[in-house]
Amino acid sequence: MSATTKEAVRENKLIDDILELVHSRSNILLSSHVGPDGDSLGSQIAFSNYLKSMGKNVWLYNQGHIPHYFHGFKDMDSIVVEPDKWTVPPQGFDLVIIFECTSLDRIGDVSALVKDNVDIINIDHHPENSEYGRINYLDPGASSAGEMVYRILKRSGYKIDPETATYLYIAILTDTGRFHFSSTTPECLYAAADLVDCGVNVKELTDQIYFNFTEDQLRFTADIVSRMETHLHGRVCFLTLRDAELKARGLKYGDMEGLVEWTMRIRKVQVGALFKDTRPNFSKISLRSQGNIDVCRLAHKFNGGGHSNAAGCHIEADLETAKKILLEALEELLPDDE
Ligand SMILES: [Mn+2]
Repeated sequence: MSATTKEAVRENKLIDDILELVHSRSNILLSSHVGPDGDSLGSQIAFSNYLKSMGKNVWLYNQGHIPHYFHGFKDMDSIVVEPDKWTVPPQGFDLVIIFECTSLDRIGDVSALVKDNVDIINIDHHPENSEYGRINYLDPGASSAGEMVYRILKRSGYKIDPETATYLYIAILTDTGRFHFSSTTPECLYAAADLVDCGVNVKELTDQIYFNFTEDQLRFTADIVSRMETHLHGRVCFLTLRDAELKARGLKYGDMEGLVEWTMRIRKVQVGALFKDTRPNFSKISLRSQGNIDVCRLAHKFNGGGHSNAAGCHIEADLETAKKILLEALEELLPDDE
């Protein structure tokens, strides 16, 4: 067998193990990383539709805000982000499925509901996963967890309805930056094409996600972009999202998803960072980079992780101090120019 065939056999075996385990369970908790995004939520809802079709009881608990473009989807009611509503059935959960988390603590406060002896299925496409599940379905080559869920659902024989296809498409679309990142492989595009065939309305959905700002959102984005800072001869671009300004406009962090992409709009920029003071003396940082500049490794230095060209981390300091600290690290990371 060729290496590729062996890999496919190994993957099919993993998927079969997942299908067998979910078949044998009834009360299933689904979760993903704190601050869930299009991929983590799209994957969860699509998977839960499959589970519900088999009569399973399903709970979807996540910590953080839901991105604006999900509002209006009827299934969003099933995603519970309020910790006081995280109820556990009397018999407990007999399976936990976690999407997009390199380690169990990434699900944040939801982890308090995960008993030590419960079986976990770990589905992730980030590098360096700690393999905390009974089954660990890991593929750093996948564009998104959504693409991996797509493979599972295809192999299960589940007929992907237009709604489920839409959630999977959201997962792939948002995690590839609208089919822009280098993770946009032929396999990812084949999956997307099949999902469109299953009934995704591409224009309507893309409008809903990317061309759906309120006037306030666009003006606030423009303010933030106009105050961008560039460093290291224009190779680094910083944007700052201040909590007080966000609150003053009645907006939430989820309303500003995608803001970090503005850091990479200048041709010369190699690393972009968005700083957010999500609480006093605590700066959350979203990172982007070009080519072989690995911001995932950079994020590891600051309690974070992600992908080589898209990562996140935090520094326990106010925004200005956090910028200084990150800039020092970037001076080391970026090769001298000229
Ligand atoms: Mn993802």
